[in-house]
Parts: sequence; structure tokens; C-alpha cells
Amino acid sequence: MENICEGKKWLVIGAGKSGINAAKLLLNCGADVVMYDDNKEASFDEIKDNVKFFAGDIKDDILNEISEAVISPGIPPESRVVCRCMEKGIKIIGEIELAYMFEKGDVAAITGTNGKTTTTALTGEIMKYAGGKVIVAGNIGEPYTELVPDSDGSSHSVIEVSSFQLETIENFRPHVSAILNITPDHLNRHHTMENYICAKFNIAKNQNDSDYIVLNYDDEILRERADSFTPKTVFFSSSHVLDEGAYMRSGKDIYVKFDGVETKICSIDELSLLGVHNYENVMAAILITWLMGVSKEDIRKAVISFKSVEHRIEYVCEKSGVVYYNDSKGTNTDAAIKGICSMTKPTYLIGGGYDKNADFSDWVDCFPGRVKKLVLIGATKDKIAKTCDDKGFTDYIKADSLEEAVKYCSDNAGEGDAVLLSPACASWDMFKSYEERGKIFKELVLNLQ
Ligand code: UMA
Repeated sequence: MENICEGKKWLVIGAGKSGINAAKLLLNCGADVVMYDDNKEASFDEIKDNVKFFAGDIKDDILNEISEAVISPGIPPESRVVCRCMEKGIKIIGEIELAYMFEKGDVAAITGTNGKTTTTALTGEIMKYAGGKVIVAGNIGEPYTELVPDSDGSSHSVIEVSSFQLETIENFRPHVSAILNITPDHLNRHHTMENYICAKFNIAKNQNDSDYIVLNYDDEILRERADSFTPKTVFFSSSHVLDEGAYMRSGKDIYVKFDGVETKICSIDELSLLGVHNYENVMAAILITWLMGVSKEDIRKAVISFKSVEHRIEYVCEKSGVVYYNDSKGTNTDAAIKGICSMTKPTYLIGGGYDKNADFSDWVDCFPGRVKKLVLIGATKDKIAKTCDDKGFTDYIKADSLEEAVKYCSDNAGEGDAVLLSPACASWDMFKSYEERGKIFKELVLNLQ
């Protein structure tokens, strides 16, 4: 690798988790680092003595000294600072690409609109069962730049990559990649569905025919465009028995099949994860690890001992006969439909949040027979209420805060009901992240009298 650090001045755009860890990586290998954030209050105490920081604006004479820039996933490509870097001919890479420059082991990468965190966590668990060093990083919450220094010649990195992160990769090349599904999301950032699909498909951009891409056969977009990928395509399906790949038989047993040999991995009764969407995540993780060379026995042991991830249809507690679930990671309508469809009791649903230009019609269509009361919060509450009115669903109220929403649910839900936070929206209007929203929800619920 050419020396990308010594004597070079880097601009790190965004002073969140990704930016701080990108800066640390660059500082540790001898680069000079300038940080930029739109927010003057951005806090990055651990490195503040070693970097120059600019907020809101950055002067020409500073930019003139920059050789390369690394961008955090949350910064849109058309933001002012990015445009100014481009005008000056400064090369811009994403945080994932920077981390990959330091990768010494092999890589599996997972994307998709929904299910990627569960699949990444499970893939990491299976790899750990197989032994050796495993790094689990990326959109799942631990920046890749933070963990990549631990990689070595025999380590395996399992990276969750979002469409934001895939927009700015250059040489990132997983040996096995996976796209779990593609449904409309983040359209305020990508503007069109085609742009969103292109960003997701970037996961395979540098793979060659000795690599693999795992795809969902039941997703029309992925099935129809599978021929456009260079790596070998391997499908999973919850509804079709395939000639090769992973599939469910009779809706209950999960198999893999290669070279005409069918191997049963497990039955869905042995899994802690619920719902068809989760069986698809399990099949994707099984295929990824199978293709990475893990044995059937290790895959089986890991899969049946795996519990669900935090904030994804997560059981919180039962109070006065009412069960509470945290699905704060239900940040788009498709994920939130899975959340509400997993409930087996009449449900008080807390929804709404940051506006990503989503259409809420399909979500609201799932409410009759499931949602006893919808409690709306956040920036989208009027837009969702309008969709409910248009669809004739009148059982909703609006609340000013998550606290008020939780209180309303606990005051009104009765024995045998469920309360579910599954917002169908991102959290950024009221919270720092979906994790913060989920944690606050759990605290509020656990503190109910
Ligand atoms: N900022 C600006 N200008 C902007 C936007 C943000 O200056 O226009 C600044 C903010 O003031 C803040 C910093 O950028 O100081 C935040 O950077 P960031 O938004 O890239 O967030 P990080 O803390 O670096 O977290 C990111 C991912 N966040 C986003 O993609 C928005 C995290 O994914 C990821 O876990 C983390 O890197 C580690 O890889 C979160 C997410 O919500 C979970 N992802 C979306 C999703 O899953 O749907 C894509």
C-alpha cells in the first residue's frame, strides 16, 4: 500500500463515530488531520488536541493544503463542504474505503434495506464458532476504522454496509457479499429508487468471479438483476426449493444445496428468531459462512444458540399483563410492517419520527385487526395521520414526546395487549440515533409504576 498518511494532510468530514475513528486511524499512521462538522457543538474530546477543527465553514487556504478527504456516511454527497472539496480536486473516499486500505484478512459484507444488522450479528457469531479472530463492524454500530487495526492474515471481518457507505467505496472488495432485499428507503438522500439500488449494488463493484454474492430469490429486483453481477450468484429463498443455495422446505426446515447434495441445517422450531424475514436473514448468514468455509456443525450450533439483536422486535418486559416490545430499528415502513405483523396480541403502536419522504400507505394497510391504537410522535405525525384518514383508519392520537406516548399506552392498554415501538421512521428529529430512541423507550417502560 502506498503511504497514504505520512506527510499528507487529510480532511475528515463529520465528527461522529465514523469521523473520530477515521481520524484516529490516520493520526496513528502519521497523517495530519483537519476535521470538519456542520455542528459547532460536535464533541470529539479524545482527539481534539491532535486535530484542527472547523465548524460551519472552512476557509480556502485550509482546503488548499488538503490532499485527501474521508467522508462520514451521514454527510450527503451534495453538501457544501463536499462540493468545495470536489471543486478543489480533493479526492474523497468513504470511511469504509479508508478502513479497507488497512484490512489484512478476508471480508464478508452485508447490505439490504432490512435485516442487515441481524444477519451481520449472526454471521459474526457463526464465524466465531468456527474459531479464529472475527471483526464485526460497520453500520451495525462499531466503525470499521475502529476495528480494522485488529485484522491480520487469518482474521475474518464481517461488515454491515449501508447505502450511504456504499456510495463512496472505491476498492472495497468482500470475498462474499450479500444483498438481503431492496425496498424504498432513504429516498430523501438518494432521490430516486434507481440511485438507491445502484448504491446497494456497489457492494459487488470490485468482486470478481472467484468471489460470491448472496441474494434473496424472493426479492424481484434482486432476482431480475442477478445477471448483472460479476461474482458467482448464490440465492436463498423462503418460498422456493432451489437447485442451489439455501431454502426452506415445507415452511419449516432450512437446507443448503451445492453440487446436487442437500444438507439440512436446522428446523425453524430450533431458532429464537421469529418471522419469515428472520428465517431469510438466517439463510443468508448460513450461505455467507458456508461460502467462507465454515462447517455445517459450527453453522448449526451458532444458528440455534443465537438470540435477537437489541432494538429489533426486542422483548422489554411485561407489566400488568401488557407486553412491551422495542422495535426502534424499524426505521422504514418495510421493517415496521414486519414489526407489527410479528405481534400476536392487539397492539398499541408508537410510530412516527424523522421525515425520509416515505409513503406510509402499505404500513397503514396492515393496521386493521392488529393495531388497537396508533400513537404518533415526531416530524411525520401529521403526514401519517393524513394517510390514516385517507385509508379510513381512525384509531390514532398524537403525542408531543415519546414519554407522553408511553404513558398513554400504559394508561390505556389492558391485560392481553401489547405495546410496540416500531416507528417506520428514522429517529433524527428527536434523538441522536435509533439506539438512543430504543434505550429511552426501554427506560420509560421499565420505570412505569
Ligand atoms: N453531520 C454534518 N453534516 C450533515 C450530516 C451530519 O456535519 O449533513 C455531522 C453531524 O453533526 C455529526 C456527524 O456528522 O457530528 C455524524 O456523522 P454520521 O451521521 O455519519 O454518523 P456516525 O456517528 O459517524 O455513524 C455512522 C452511521 N450513521 C449514519 O449513517 C447516519 C451509523 O449508522 C453507523 O453505525 C456508524 O457510522 C458506524 O459505522 C446508523 C444509521 O442510522 C446506525 N444508519 C442508517 C440506517 O441504518 O438506516 C444508514
